[in-house]
Amino acid sequence: MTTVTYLVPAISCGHCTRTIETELGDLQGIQSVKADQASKKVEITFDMPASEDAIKALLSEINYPVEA
Ligand SMILES: [Cu+2]
Repeated sequence: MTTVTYLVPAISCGHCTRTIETELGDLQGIQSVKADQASKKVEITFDMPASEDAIKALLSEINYPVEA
């Protein structure tokens, strides 16, 4: 199991955190997603077959790209 924390500057309200948690939660292998509005950080715990690349790709797709 791997836990990563990403900075997602596009988070601006509670809807953003809900969208991110819902969309990422649907990805196979994701164990938990915690998005925080104040810090704009998203903490994700995952297992195979999820990967950092897949998570970042999905976040870009839904217009919440991870800050490089
Ligand atoms: Cu929002």
